[in-house]
This record gives sequence, structure tokens and C-alpha cells, in this order.
Amino acid sequence: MPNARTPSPEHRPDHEIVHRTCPLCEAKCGISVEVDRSVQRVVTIRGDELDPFSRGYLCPKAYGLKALHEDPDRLRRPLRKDGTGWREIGWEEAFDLVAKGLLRIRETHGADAIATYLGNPNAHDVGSALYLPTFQRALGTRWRFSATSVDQLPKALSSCLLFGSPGAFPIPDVDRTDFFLVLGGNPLASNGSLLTAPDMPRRLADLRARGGRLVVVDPRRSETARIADTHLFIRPGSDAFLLFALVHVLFAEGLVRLGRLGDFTSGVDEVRALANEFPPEAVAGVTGIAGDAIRALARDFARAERAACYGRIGTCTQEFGTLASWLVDVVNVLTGNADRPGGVMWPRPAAGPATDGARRRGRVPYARWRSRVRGLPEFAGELPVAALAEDIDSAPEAERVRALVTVAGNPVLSTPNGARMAKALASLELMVSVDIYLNETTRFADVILPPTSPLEHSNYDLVFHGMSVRNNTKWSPAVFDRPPGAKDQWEILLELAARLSGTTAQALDDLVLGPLLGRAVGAPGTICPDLSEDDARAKLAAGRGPERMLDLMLRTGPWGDRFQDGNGGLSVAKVAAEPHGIDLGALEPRLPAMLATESGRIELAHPLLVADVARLRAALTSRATHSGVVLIGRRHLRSNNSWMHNLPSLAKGPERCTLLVHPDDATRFGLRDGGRARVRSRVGAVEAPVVVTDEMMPGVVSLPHGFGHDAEGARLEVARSRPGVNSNLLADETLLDALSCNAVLNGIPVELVAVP
Ligand SMILES: Nc1nc2c(c(=O)[nH]1)N[C@H]1C(S)=C(S)[C@@H](COP(=O)(O)OP(=O)(O)OC[C@H]3O[C@@H](n4cnc5c(=O)[nH]c(N)nc54)[C@H](O)[C@@H]3O)O[C@H]1N2
Ligand SMILES: Nc1nc2c(c(=O)[nH]1)N[C@H]1C(S)=C(S)[C@@H](COP(=O)(O)OP(=O)(O)OC[C@H]3O[C@@H](n4cnc5c(=O)[nH]c(N)nc54)[C@H](O)[C@@H]3O)O[C@H]1N2
Ligand code: SF4
Ligand SMILES: [Mo]
Repeated sequence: MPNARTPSPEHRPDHEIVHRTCPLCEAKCGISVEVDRSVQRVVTIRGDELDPFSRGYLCPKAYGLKALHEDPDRLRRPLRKDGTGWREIGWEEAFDLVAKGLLRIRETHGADAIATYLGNPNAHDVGSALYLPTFQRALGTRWRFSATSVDQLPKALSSCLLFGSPGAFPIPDVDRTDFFLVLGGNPLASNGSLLTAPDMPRRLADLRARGGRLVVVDPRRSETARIADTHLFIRPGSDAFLLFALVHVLFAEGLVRLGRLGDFTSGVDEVRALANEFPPEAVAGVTGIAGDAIRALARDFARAERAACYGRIGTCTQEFGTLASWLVDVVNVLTGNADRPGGVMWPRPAAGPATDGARRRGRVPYARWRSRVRGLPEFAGELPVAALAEDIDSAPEAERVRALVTVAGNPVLSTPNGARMAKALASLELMVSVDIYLNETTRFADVILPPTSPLEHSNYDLVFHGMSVRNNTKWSPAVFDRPPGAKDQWEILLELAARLSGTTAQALDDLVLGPLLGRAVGAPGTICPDLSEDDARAKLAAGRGPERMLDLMLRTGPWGDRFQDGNGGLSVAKVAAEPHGIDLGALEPRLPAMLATESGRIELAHPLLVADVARLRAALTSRATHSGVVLIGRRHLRSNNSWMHNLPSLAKGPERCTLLVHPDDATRFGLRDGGRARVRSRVGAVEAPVVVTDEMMPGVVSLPHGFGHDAEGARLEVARSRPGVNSNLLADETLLDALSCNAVLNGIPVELVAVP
């Protein structure tokens, strides 16, 4: 296969540059990794100027890939807990132990006694994306959990209710919009989420340079709010009120313009009736935003030529996460900004269905089963992680979760009530972690199975090409051959799946390709009806694994070569031959063809959403009387959730795990800048250094998540030297968005006390 390797510009014979994509966040910047082949080490990592999508941009985390690759704490061999210590073991022994252990529990207690928790890095790895389903099927459990329910679950649910699919996230077309309304997102720190657009600083500067406006709604004057035309402070958890008031004004002032969306949108009148109860003046108290400001915002948004409303973490991980996520798109639809350039749009990924007809219309996959203790609803095949600890520690004996497999997840630091989670994990009969570190979570495992480092395997952004502001495609080759005895993530998952199914990895890999092939070739109505499955198999990229599966997806995708040579269509080989990636053009309208709701229309007023409005209505009165302090989170450019704090180049600099407090609150609670505060919630307490700043809204304090690296038994030398505290010791597992049951991580009631 052609690879993306070029000689080093300095013509040093031993140096080589490998072009690929940074796997660390959703922005997907092109990077050029310079390697000294004589010692097989990374010399440097630069932004790839020739990547048509990122044009040379990168953030400091990209350079951290070198440190991650070299980190002595990164695990290279399977570990087995041995009494109180750990022992390196071979893969054969590790697979055997894990498979036997899981099979024993499944035979005695049933498959649902085994839970899985999948973390964020899985979304950035093609091997995980393609082989986790196989692993999960082989395990057979319905007790599946992931970081989704501390993240985008409300947006996935609302997208499913409105547009018919949990993955149908509307993506703001930042490059062509005239008005970008951002609620609860801070792309200058996060580099964008559910919005793959490398170099957000430039994209936002361009927006303003062409006369567009950026409005940020956030309880903190965030990095993004600082460069906005308008920043509105909002009380955490009250976005649904603000959005309903915007909708109210759109109707009241005759600003609703559905345009062509009117031909396939239902429920407009119901939305109008619901919004009637939320005039701007009625929500000013709970949101902290004056009625006039809300009216002005609605008018400006509606009158902009092209406008995009976008909500992210702050609007999801809160009490009304699904309502807020829904109303963001109600605003887009009512102003005719859904599915048009400069509004919100749906990408068409190269490794996705070639025709919209391939999407199945159907029922919403919600509450088909429920968690054991609290009966929280499943959505799209998984349960909310706020139910995991209690289903381990409090379920009736016969129904208890007894074993857990984590794959690239750190629930002790990333899910609510971390202390309870840690205790629950310690009580398991068996825990297995597929992970690169021995950390706060994996220290409870019996066996840890470490995959190769990101630079040791090839990759393809199966997930994020589908959230991209331009259609594009890029193959990322491995920078280094993998060391002897190392395994890629997909190999680990496939081997475990095979052992659980009593077959071999090879046989299982061939087997899982079958249905994919069957849907794509060899039958009337498929993409290649005249090509037999056997012929297609023979033509696919050599070898097994993700590359072969991806080849099939690309070749039968919207830009695919349909297995015909020389027609210029895409295949893995064709994509890999372009080391800087291929631009496939601007996003284009896809509605109504891609709608997958039962009715085939945009369901603007789905009964599940309408029913939840009663809860919002009730909060309008109850919240008006609440004057306590609430906690929110934040992200820093040099950090990435819980796991990049062991890399010296990123961990250095000023202390980041600090509590931001408004001057009025500092006075009220006797806190001083540089002092320490004790923060207490219903479930826990932590102490953190105080920074007094008017970037916070009064009554709101901010502490980042992902810290607390002083756990006994973790092997994270650098992180341990500046551990910070785990903000999720404060997050309360009983505080949920009642509809999606996503955890509330923003807007947690807390008390503050000065530490002498
Ligand atoms: N309070 C609060 N809590 C939050 C959030 C918040 O804003 N506030 N944000 C939430 C969000 S959005 C998310 S996505 C979650 C993240 O929650 P998680 O996904 O649970 O946690 P991460 O911190 O991403 O940890 C990733 C884990 O994967 C391991 N890892 C890294 N790379 C690889 C790899 O290539 N392969 C394997 N097998 N393992 C790898 C790391 O060692 C680590 O154990 O946190 C959530 N928690
Ligand atoms: N550098 C860095 N980049 C990352 C990550 C990281 O940890 N570090 N994590 C990655 C992951 S997993 C994700 S999911 C994305 C998240 O990407 P973003 O959503 O952009 O994440 P944040 O930077 O946490 O921004 C959330 C904002 O919401 C605000 N907020 C809190 N509560 C409320 C509320 O009730 N209403 C409103 N309107 N605003 C509120 C916060 O003050 C904060 O500014 O970032 C990704 N990128
Ligand atoms: S913004 Fe930074 S972490 Fe994200 S993809 Fe680009 S270089 Fe990597
Ligand atoms: Mo996330």
C-alpha cells in the first residue's frame, strides 16, 4: 500500500516525515511527524501545511503524541494483578485468563452480569469503531455503558427524535454562516465538538472579518466568549428557558420562516403552543438574561441571512439537556437555517451509506430495557452510566453486575460520584481493562490489556468525517512498525470476541464481513448488484482487520469506486495515496432524503419531548427561589479529559485544577485569591486553590474535571506530582436529565467554605 512518507526537508538521510491526522480531539488536524529512522524516534511534530482541511494548524497537544509514545508509564505488555502487585504476562495467558473469567461469570449468572464501559478515545480509533460491536455481540450483555451518558447523549436522543437517527447531529456550517450562536461550548479551548473544524480560532476570526456575528451564552466569560461580539451570562441549566423564549419571540413577532423545510416538518403548531408559556420576561429571572436582550437576540438571529445555533457540553450535561438540545434545533428549523449553507447541515462521509435510502426509518430505540436499581432507560443500546455503580453495589443479589470490561475509559474520574464508582469497582468479581495506563480506574482491574500507541497503528476517522464542516477523507499511516509482541486495539477485541464465541479470530473476522458485503453487493437494490460477494471479497484490500472492512465501506460509499478500476472513485488505496487528505467539497443539503423518522418528516414536537416540558414548567417556579451556588466545569487547551496529565510538555505551567470564583462570592464566603476553598456537594467534598475572577457569573464556580491523580496504586509519575482533585467526587449520580438520564455535570449545588 502506498504510504504517506516523504523525506525530511533538511535532506537528512535518516529522517523521514509521516503525514497523518492527530487522533487526540475532534478537530482532526493534519500533522507531519518527523522521525529519525536511525534511532526510531520522533524528532518533531508540525502542523501539515498541505492538509486542505487544517492548513497547518495544530494545538500544543499534538506535540504530546511524542511524549505519549515515549511515556515510560505507558503500558506495553499485559498486566495481571498478583496479590497486591502487578506482573507482566504474555498475551496468550492474558487472553486465556480474561476469556475464562468472563465465560465463567456468564455461565453462572448470565450475560447481563457483565457490564462494559467504553471511553472517549474509542471514537478516535478505527479499530475500536469497527470491532467493538463484534466484541459486544460476543459478550451478549445489554449492560453497556459509555462516556456518551456524561457527554452528548441528550443531543443524540434529540437528533433521533427530530431527524430519526442518534448519529444525525446537525453540524454548524461555521465557514459560511453570518451569525453563530454558541451555547455551552468553548471551541477555543476544546477545538470544537460535534463540530469537526480544525483551527477554530481562524474560522471564528474569518466569520467576524466577513461581517458575521458571534454570540456566546455561557456562565463563564470563556476564551470563546472573550472574542465574541456578545457574551450573555446564563444561570447553569437554564438554556431550555432561554431557547423557549427565543422561539416565543419568533412566533410572536412573525419571524418564523420555514421555507422548504415546511414541506416535511410536523409539529410546528404544538411548538408554538408550548412556547407561549415562556415569554422572555418570564424567563429573565431563571436565566439571568433580561427580556430585552432575549428579544434582541431572537430578532438578530432571525434576520441574519444565514445563522447557526449550536449547543455543546454545557447544554447537554445539565438538568434539561435533551430539551435544550432539541430547542437548539427548533430555533434552526423555525428560521429556515436547518439544511442550508451557513446554517446547520449534515455531512456525507465517504465511508457512510451511498444513498439516503439506505437509512432505515423506524421507532426510537428508547427504554427497551432499564437499569436494575433505578430503572433508568436504555437508549440506542446502552444504559446511562449514572446507573453503573448502583447496579454493582445495590442490585438484588441475583441481578448484580459482577464483572466489568472497560475499554479506553476512566469512569472513576469522568463519571458522577467517583468515590462510589471506585468502591463499586473494587467490589467486582472480575474487572478487565483495555487501556494504555495503570490509572485511577484500571488499578481495580484483574488484567489490563494495552494496545499499541497511536503512532504504532494506522487510523481512519470513521466517526469524525461524519461531523465535519467540509466533506473530506484521509488515511493515517502508522509512524512506527509496532514492536514485537504488541497488539492493536482491534486485534485485542477480536481475539476476545473469538474466544467468547468459541472460534478463531480469523474465522470471526471473515464472518463479520459477510453481512456488510451482503448489504453492499450481489443483490438487486445493493450498490453493486452485478458483483458477487466472492468477487468483492477477492478485490478488497489484502489482509484482515479494519483496513479490509473500511475498504468495503469506502468503495461502496458515496464517493466509492464501486469495485471498478480507473473510475477515480475511492478505496483505501486511493485515499492512502493522498498523504495530506482529500477534500470532497462543501456540505450540501440532504433533507428530506436522509430523514429516518417513522413519518419521514422532521418531528419538531415528538411526544417524549413535549411530555418533558412539564418538568421545565415546574422548574420555572422552583428555580426562581434558589439562590445557592452551583458548580460547572471547564476545559484547558493543554489538557484532554483525564488522561494527558502524565505528559511533561502538557502538564507543565500554572496550576490548572483551580476553583474560579466571582469577587462577590469570594466576599460572601470569605475566600481570597490564592487561598483554598472546601467545596461540598450532597455526595462529596474537595479542596482546591481559589482564583477570584469576574469571568465567572456571580453564584457560579468552576472546577475542571479529569484531575485527582493521587490514587493509591496508579502508575502515573508525572500526573501524581500535581494531582489536582477529582471534580466528579462532587457530581451527584442522582442528578440527571430525566429524559435521557445523562448525568448533570454542570449546575451542581455546592457549598463553599474557606480553608484556613
Ligand atoms: N465533571 C465533568 N465530568 C466529565 C466531563 C465534564 O465536562 N465535566 N466531560 C465528560 C466527557 S465529554 C467525556 S467524553 C468523558 C470522558 O470519559 P472517559 O472516556 O471515561 O475518560 P477519558 O478521560 O477520556 O479517559 C480515557 C481512558 O482511555 C485510556 N486511553 C487513552 N488512549 C487510549 C487508547 O488508544 N486505547 C485504549 N485502550 N485506552 C486509551 C486512558 O488511559 C484513559 O484511561 O468525561 C466526562 N466527564
Ligand atoms: N483541550 C481539550 N479539548 C477537548 C477536551 C478536553 O478535555 N480538553 N475534551 C474533548 C471532549 S471529550 C469534548 S466532549 C469536547 C467538549 O467541547 P465543549 O463543549 O466546547 O467543552 P467545554 O470547553 O467544556 O465548554 C463547555 C462550556 O459550557 C459552559 N457551561 C457550563 N454549564 C453551562 C450551562 O448550563 N449553560 C451554558 N450555556 N453553558 C454552560 C462552560 O462554562 C464551558 O465554557 O471537548 C473535546 N476537546
Ligand atoms: S486541535 Fe490539537 S488535539 Fe485536536 S486534533 Fe488538532 S492538534 Fe490534535
Ligand atoms: Mo466528550
